[in-house]
Amino acid sequence: MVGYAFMGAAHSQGWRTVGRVFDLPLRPAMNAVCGRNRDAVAAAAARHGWAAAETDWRRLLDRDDVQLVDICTPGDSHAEIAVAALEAGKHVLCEKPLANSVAEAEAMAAAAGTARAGGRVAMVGFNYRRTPAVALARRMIRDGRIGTLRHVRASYLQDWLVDPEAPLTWRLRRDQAGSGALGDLGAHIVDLAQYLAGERLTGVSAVTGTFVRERPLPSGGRGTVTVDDAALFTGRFASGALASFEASRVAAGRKNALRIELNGERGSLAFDLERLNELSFHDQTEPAVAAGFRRILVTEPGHPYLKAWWPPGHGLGYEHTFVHQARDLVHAVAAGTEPAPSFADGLQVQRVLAAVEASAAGNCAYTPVSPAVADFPT
Ligand code: SOE
Repeated sequence: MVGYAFMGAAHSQGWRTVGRVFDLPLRPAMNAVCGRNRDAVAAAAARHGWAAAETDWRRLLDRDDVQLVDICTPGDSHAEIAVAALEAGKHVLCEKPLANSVAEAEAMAAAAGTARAGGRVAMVGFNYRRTPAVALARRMIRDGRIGTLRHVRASYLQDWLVDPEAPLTWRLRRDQAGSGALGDLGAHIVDLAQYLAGERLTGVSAVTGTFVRERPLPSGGRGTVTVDDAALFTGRFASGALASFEASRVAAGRKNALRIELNGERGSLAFDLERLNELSFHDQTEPAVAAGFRRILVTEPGHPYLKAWWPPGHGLGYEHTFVHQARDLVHAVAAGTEPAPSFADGLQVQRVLAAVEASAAGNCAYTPVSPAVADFPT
């Protein structure tokens, strides 16, 4: 694994746990973690359960006991590490958003395509797909339970930038993060919307805003914020269904509020990360006098991922999405099949993000996601 901060800790939790909960065709071994600061990476290795610590990620590529590289670094290093790892014959898991630009994401998707021929796989870490309730929603939509899709409404809100004195970390720098709330949070809801809908966005209209332009630098003094604090956009799916998205890191009181609702001609499904063991379902075909949203408690052994966990009603949390992500990737590695979301999927999300930025720059002008790719891999 490269990087060991918040996402590195979350991924480590996934790797540590996955083989103890799920029956796997391969057993992951946490052989080495990498970071630039020797003492800090050694401490992270001890805390998170990695056998060795390296200070140069290239060393991981030379090691025979490293067959998969998990990239948990800021976006500006994703492309370089992922392409080199794939070329060195490693499987790759890369945190979202896939890259900081469409060009980088294209290079990564091309490298993943070449590596596939040699049996190597590459996956993007859109972990929320692995929430059992979200996976159940996908299954129900595929089974036709909400019928033809009309609307998707998605928001992902946090508030850690409400404070104007919150420091100007890498996540607020365009050169390191690519974009702000858009890439950090908007990427998740774009991926979820497309995953659940089973189709791609073809165009968007967007506004973005930065409310606090200068912030204290961690090293002292003040610096300029070069990314968005919030991004709002509408979109159109290939089928004609309409979508709205809101991503913000300045929504006071909202800590990690991810919500998504889909409305179809036969019913609706709604998910709220703050109640992640539940899925709301309305069946429009029921007699109106008794119809209405009902709460499905997604803790049954028949629900996605849950057979391996606790008895019904005991519930899972945020960290379990990373265990499920590791599980699905290990299965793809063993079977030599393309994991989902693939780097091609990550590239397509990157194209949506680029269209959002272009639309916002053009004062909300409707901007096609280019090139048009209507097919969604199932
Ligand atoms: C920070 O806003 C962040 O850590 C995102 O980068 C993650 O992807 C999200 O899961 C939680 O919030």
